[in-house]
Amino acid sequence: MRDAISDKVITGKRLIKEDAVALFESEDIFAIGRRANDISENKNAKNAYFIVNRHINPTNICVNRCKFCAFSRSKGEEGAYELTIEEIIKKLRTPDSELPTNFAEVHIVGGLHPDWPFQYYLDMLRSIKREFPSIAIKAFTAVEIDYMSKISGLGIDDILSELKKSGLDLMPGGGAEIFAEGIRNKLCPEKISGNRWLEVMEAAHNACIKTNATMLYGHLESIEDRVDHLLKLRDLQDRTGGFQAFIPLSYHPKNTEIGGFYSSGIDDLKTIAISRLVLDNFDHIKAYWIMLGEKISQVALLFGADDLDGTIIEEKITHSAGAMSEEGMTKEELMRLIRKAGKTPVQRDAFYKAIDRG
Ligand code: V47
Ligand code: SF4
Repeated sequence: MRDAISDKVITGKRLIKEDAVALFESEDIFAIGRRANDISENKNAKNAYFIVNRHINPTNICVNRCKFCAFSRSKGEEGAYELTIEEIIKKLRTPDSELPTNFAEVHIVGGLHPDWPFQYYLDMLRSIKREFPSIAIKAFTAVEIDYMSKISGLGIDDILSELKKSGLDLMPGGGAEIFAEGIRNKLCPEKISGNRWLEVMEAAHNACIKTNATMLYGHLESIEDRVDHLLKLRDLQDRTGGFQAFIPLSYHPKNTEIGGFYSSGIDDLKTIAISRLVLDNFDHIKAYWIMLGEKISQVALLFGADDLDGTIIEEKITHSAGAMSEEGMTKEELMRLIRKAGKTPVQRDAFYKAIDRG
């Protein structure tokens, strides 16, 4: 790591594009990781957060069919499914072996269904809130929000306002992929542009809906594309302050149209660490253990990450594409991973309020 960049980090100066590119090109992963860990501990002390949550994917039927996505199906294709609201409620009610059910949050992301009306999403939220008033609903990516606008004819602000009235508490960070236009068009030609993703997120933040942000890496993108993506997120965060956490998503190649390779452990750790260094206005960097695997996520807690996400219970998107992790973890397993990394496990709610400190 160049001394000039290290000095900037130590004195709290903002990294510029060239600094971030130089960090990605550097092989000094220990120095990058140490600086990122220092920043993480300045922001969050030795806390490493986790949440008791459950993922639900209401349907895998999707009109977009992104070329990196092994989860989606076309209507009528083998393996296509759609859940009724009753089935969604049942998933939240039913214990799954020894995994917990006292969820602080439900994470809902699905395909762009060709026939579901906007009302279906409102009914889904209302029914979940009625049955489980204490569970925060983190639902619908900017891509889904844009799609709801298209199918209903309502503007984004009206869509967000209706969703909020029906029980939406916050939004996940998916659908960002990589903003760089050329690569985005190769990966997901049907998907909204990077600018539109940012626009929808800005509208959500203006409507007082907190969101996360992601970046899909390890496919066709260049280092410059990653840096451009991070800087665009940092710019928006400067304007709105509405992002809670940044989550780098490592590309999984199995059963996808573009194929390719899994990212390396070194790239995973470097990407976490550089994200921590560049995104100086984000409070949290999440090491999503489903994609990174339990062990790399644990090590990532020493490379700038301060959050492991949660118990998850059921995960389809990454597991369709060859994830090697389990689909769920118990609270005790998450706490053990955190303690063995020398950090303090903090069970949080959807907004990073501590529920239990171990
Ligand atoms: O948008 C799809 C990605 C995302 C693949 O906000 C793939 O807390 C890797 O956004 N390999 C959905 N990734 C998941 C997501 C998420 C997950 C956990 C927490 C949060 C949060 C958000 O999954 C999609 C897409 O970027 N994805 N296919 C694949 N083959
Ligand atoms: Fe559809 Fe999302 Fe998969 Fe793209 S990533 S095909 S939008 S489910």
